[in-house]
Amino acid sequence: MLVMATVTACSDASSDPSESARSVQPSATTSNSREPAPSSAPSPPSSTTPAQLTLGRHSELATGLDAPWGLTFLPDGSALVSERLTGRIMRVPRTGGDPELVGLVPDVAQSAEGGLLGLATSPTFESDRTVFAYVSALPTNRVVALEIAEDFDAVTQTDVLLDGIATSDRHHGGRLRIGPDGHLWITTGDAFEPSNAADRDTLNGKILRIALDGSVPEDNPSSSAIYSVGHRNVQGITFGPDGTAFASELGDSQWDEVNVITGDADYGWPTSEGSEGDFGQDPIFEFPTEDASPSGIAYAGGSVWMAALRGQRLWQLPVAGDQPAGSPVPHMIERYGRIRTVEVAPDGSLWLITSNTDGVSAAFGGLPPRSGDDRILRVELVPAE
Ligand SMILES: [Ca+2]
Repeated sequence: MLVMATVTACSDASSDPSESARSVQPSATTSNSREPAPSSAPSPPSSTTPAQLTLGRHSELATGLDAPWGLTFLPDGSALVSERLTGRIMRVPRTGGDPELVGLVPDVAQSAEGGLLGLATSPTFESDRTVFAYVSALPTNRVVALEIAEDFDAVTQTDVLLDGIATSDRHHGGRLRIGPDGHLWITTGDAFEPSNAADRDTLNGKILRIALDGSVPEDNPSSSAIYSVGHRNVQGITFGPDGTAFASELGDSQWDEVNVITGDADYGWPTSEGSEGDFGQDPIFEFPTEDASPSGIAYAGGSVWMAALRGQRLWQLPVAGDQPAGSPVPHMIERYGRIRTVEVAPDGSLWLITSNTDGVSAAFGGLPPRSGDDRILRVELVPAE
């Protein structure tokens, strides 16, 4: 049984955008009082007290990116960033600076929310020079392997690991992460056809898990790449220190979700949204869509950090093992506009991608870009006072 922490925050659009690292609690917070069921899972390391970190200094690493979306670190500490609409992969130096063009991913199809999306670096990059990418394309979306040239001046597609993910104008999912199991986890969307999410014969509205050669792991819950079902549009996935998989999901009009992902579970869409409705696995956190509309997530220091588009903030979600360990804390509300992606750098800081050049007509509260958009920010994590 999962404990549910429900946040019903009022819109705080009037809050002062110049104030950083706000730790105001949502105006109304309720927690389910049920005791968590006894679990045979090991407790998380006691050396990390949940929510003991907060945001420290912010600095700007790069500017002028065009609708950036995915970010993955390389062994040298630099990062590759995908540009959704141009299909370009850019490289940002470890200490920041002008993004440099690495190359173009072939056959990227633009749409309202599609294009070149998530990136994930091969664990053996130094020998295979491989980065995986989620590409919305025709006739279907796909996950590909890309070889990055030694001089970072070319991108070559070397393999298609998975295709057959139905495409559409919206709801592509698109995040990739290599799990502690060594497999590639892929988030998809319902392709704007809600019934896809409940249909176990489609790859849409799912969380998928494949081996790095594209094969289906023997311990997947089905004989396909499908790991969990009943998702509307999942754009974030991360893993806690005990291997717990967390995923962020864009709700329809009421509730965004953060779920703990277990094999073969159904997360309820389209029958239920958030914890409403009695079908499907409940989320561990939920948010009014105007406060979140989440994209990427990353775990660090006892919290899942969640990038919010329409909510224009970074959410801190305290967790312990697979349970919530406190109420969500919003940071940097409206300070940088929409936030697309958060990743943990090798030095333990967070790197954020803003998403203000995504088009003012973009879903989830598109904004006119400000000077320098879109940018990559570095945010230190420091002990809370
Ligand atoms: Ca759900």
